[in-house]
Amino acid sequence: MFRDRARIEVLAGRGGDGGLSFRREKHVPRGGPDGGDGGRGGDVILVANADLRDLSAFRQKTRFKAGRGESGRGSRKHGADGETIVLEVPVGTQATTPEGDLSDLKTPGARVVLARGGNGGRGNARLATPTRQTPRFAEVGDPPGQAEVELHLKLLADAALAGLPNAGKSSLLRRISNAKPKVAEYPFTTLAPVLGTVESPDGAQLTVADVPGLVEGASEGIGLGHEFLAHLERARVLLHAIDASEDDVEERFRTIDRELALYGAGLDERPQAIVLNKIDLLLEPPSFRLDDPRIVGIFHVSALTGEGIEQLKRRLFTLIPPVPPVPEIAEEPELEEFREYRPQPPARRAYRIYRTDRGFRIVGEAPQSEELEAALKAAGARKGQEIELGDETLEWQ
Ligand SMILES: Nc1nc2c(ncn2[C@@H]2O[C@H](COP(=O)(O)OP(=O)(O)OP(=O)(O)O)[C@@H](O)[C@H]2O)c(=O)[nH]1
Ligand SMILES: [Mg+2]
Repeated sequence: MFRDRARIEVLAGRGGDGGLSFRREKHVPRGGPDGGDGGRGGDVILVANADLRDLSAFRQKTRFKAGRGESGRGSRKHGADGETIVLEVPVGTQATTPEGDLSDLKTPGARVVLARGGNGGRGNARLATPTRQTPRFAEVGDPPGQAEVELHLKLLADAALAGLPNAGKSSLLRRISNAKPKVAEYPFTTLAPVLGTVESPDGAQLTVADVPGLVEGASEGIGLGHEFLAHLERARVLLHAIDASEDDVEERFRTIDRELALYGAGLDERPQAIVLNKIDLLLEPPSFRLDDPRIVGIFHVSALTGEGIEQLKRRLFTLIPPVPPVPEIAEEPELEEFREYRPQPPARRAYRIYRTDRGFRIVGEAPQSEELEAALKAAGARKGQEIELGDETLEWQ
């Protein structure tokens, strides 16, 4: 089944702890500090992939956790960075967090960091100062970022077909594009959006979306089409397909138009090309008497016989203004280049936690006990260890 929504929880990796170690040399009982730095925790990243059609990959698995950074070791060995997790989504996916941050992955290769890994702690080798040449403590790694993310795919198409069930939308898309959506003589044949590519003789391309038919009340949830109205939002032109072999063509136009207006998002302001289909069933050319500034063209076609189709195709390329070409995406895009949503790095704490050989030392402005306990627990505090807090030394319970 086509899925255009998913909710996921992502947790980046914790930074590795700095190493607490001393050089061992012959005849020197305790050498200088040589603990290396901890590695950075892995990020969780979203990347747009042009080969993916929907978000069904997130039906089963919805929680993702990146790897934590390794701890630094003796001989100034730095810990390895934690593994970054890359989640692939279709082009056109929007990601939102409860804070409302929105990122829109509109081009293949576009990526966004959903949760940033914590920085590694400094090892004691780097904490030596002229007055403190053998620091007997090392920095603990930073906590990771995390996020609840709502994913919503909204198809990116130059034009989208809209119309009542059975109007011939899928038949039209089969005629003008390379797509082969199912066609049948009963309403609601199309159950999920389909994208097709239309080619002009000079090689220009347009994408057209076919979506399930709309009925009166669609915007309130009647029928199928309402769930898919979001896929019309990003089309620059709507191809409004109408079965011209039936009466009251204008009335049926208004029915769909009302639903577009009720849905909102400016759908009823979009330019519309009226495609009067099934003219093979008529003796006279159909008439359409509405005068409306949004109507940018009226076409008489038969998806069955192909009449009028070539002209419709040609006009599509003039009706839909060419977009500036998408810049070539480098093989390995710079993260910075595509980042639209910048998650706050895990807040820099007003205090630091150091590991000592007997436990932990808190330096700076210690937070409320609850937060401090959580931070120490995350840092790996165990029963019986010493916690140095200002002038006090406590025991971890
Ligand atoms: N005579 C004739 N029949 C057509 C024409 N275009 C489509 N049909 C028929 O109309 C019926 C519906 O066509 P579809 O293309 O499935 O219609 P749709 O608008 O995609 O319908 P939904 O997916 O249900 O919204 C099918 O039986 C088609 O064969 C046409 O130009 N002439
Ligand atoms: Mg259809």
